Amino acid sequence: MNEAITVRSDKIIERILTLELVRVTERAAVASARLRGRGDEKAADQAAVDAMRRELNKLQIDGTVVIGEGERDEAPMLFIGEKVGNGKGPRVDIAVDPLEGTTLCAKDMPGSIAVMAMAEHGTLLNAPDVYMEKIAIGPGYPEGTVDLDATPEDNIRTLAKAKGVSPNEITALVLDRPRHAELISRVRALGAGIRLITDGDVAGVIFTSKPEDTGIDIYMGIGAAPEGVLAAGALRCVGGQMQGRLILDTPEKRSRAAAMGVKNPKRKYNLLDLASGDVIVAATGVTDGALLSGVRFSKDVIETETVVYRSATGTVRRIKAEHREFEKFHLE
Ligand code: VTB
Repeated sequence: MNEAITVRSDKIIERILTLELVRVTERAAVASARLRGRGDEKAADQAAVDAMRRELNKLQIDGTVVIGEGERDEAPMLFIGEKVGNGKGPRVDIAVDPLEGTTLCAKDMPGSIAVMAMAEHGTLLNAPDVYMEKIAIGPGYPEGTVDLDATPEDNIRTLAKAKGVSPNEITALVLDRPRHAELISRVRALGAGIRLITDGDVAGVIFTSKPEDTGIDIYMGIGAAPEGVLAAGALRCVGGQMQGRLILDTPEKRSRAAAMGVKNPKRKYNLLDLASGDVIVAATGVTDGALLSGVRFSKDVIETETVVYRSATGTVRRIKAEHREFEKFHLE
């Protein structure tokens, strides 16, 4: 049985919304892709935000942004708490990262995506934009194979054993940051490989779900918390294990988190704490990457590639779309 569907919910999100999410991330991806390689992260992000918000507001949902562009005072659009949709449909939580990997897009480097999740109301962790310690592996391993509180050595060894290989056949994906220097050298000392990424750890976590295709067995290290929740949503759909812990190392961060309902600032969240209900996650490639192809522009056609995950059934769809007369339908 697919471990992704062991959570039963009374409030399964209508499956037609799966396709609606695809439209939303497609529009955001195309808008930011027009600004690929221009060296302007802000403009690319803003284009994605505008497009995503406009599309979201066409949907028959009563949505609330729980993971967004920031808190109300700092983000004019898609701020946490903003209502989206026409208010007439199901009550849902919305998590967005309209342009995940803004730097990648600004530099036209691989791996930027437009990504969002829609979940049953009240089921996504309301995380402030702080760092999160994360660990994730794909499906098929015994529960508890890895743990945030175990040493990197123990995690790699236990994972290798569960996979039936030696540690030198394990590859970990880690963000290339000075803060990870010790983690990287400890994992390498065991003989395991490290794939470094400069940005884009939503996809990084998702890669663990298919080690045979991606070569990635485990995600380790510290990334952003909102990206952690989005990645958890996708992992919920395909199975796998993940833990996250917010890094609330100042009184200011602790009070922001508390205002969002975080009672215990040191809490270790499991996958089902990060995304506990029915969830749909969609991502469209902006620049080419290992997860998705980027947007292609030709004279009359714009091509996009999107992957959409649905937890109710564990279905994953890849949708390659050709858009014609794109601008004409822009404000529809
Ligand atoms: C990661 C990365 C994201 O933020 O989550 C990172 O995957 C964490 O922050 O694409 P630092 O860059 O400060 O390390 C992003 O780069 C997005 O902002």
